[in-house]
Amino acid sequence: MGKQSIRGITVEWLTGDIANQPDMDIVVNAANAELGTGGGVAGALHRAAGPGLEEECGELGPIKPGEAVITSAHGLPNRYVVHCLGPVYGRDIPEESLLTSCYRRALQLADDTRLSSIAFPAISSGAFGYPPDDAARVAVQAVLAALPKLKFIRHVRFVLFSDTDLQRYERLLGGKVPAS
Ligand code: AR6
Repeated sequence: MGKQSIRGITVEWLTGDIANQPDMDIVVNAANAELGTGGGVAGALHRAAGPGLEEECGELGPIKPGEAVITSAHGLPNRYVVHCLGPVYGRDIPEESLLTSCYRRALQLADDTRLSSIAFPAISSGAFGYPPDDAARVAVQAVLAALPKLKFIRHVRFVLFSDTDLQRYERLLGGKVPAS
């Protein structure tokens, strides 16, 4: 794991389960268009949240690639869940701007709650087939670009599922600025 302080905001990367981040106000779901339960991140979050999350989500979907919506967290140990629909690689284009839009909109929704922390999974890099190196680069660029606009968020965490992904983020963020 590692962290950097960038513009007064802690940006952190670690391996873990997005459904088990009890110190984060908001967690992000790598959702499907209908915002239903599924595999990967969506499955883990819905299992931990319980049926109330699916009920609330049912009224908000479907959403389009690049969009994000916010719900309460139900049985999860957080305050809110932001559901992002990442692009399916090779189908939803342009992939990079759609994936960037997910991170940007999620951060905006999170900041609007006036809470201070949010955890992201590696959106689109699983079932949606986005090459993980490219997905990591886009994720980091999108978050760094959005930091100056944030008024309340002070902690952004990337929750990764493999050591390989952890090394990708370490390469992208590790040397950015001196840790504080
Ligand atoms: N915590 C953190 N990361 C995880 C977890 C977890 N519990 N589980 C998987 N990952 P994916 P996508 C990693 O497929 O590509 C779903 O079925 C995973 O290894 O969850 O946006 C939905 O219903 C990968 O690196 O999201 C959608 O249909 C990353 O999280 C579709 O998959 C994203 O994998 C969304 O696909």
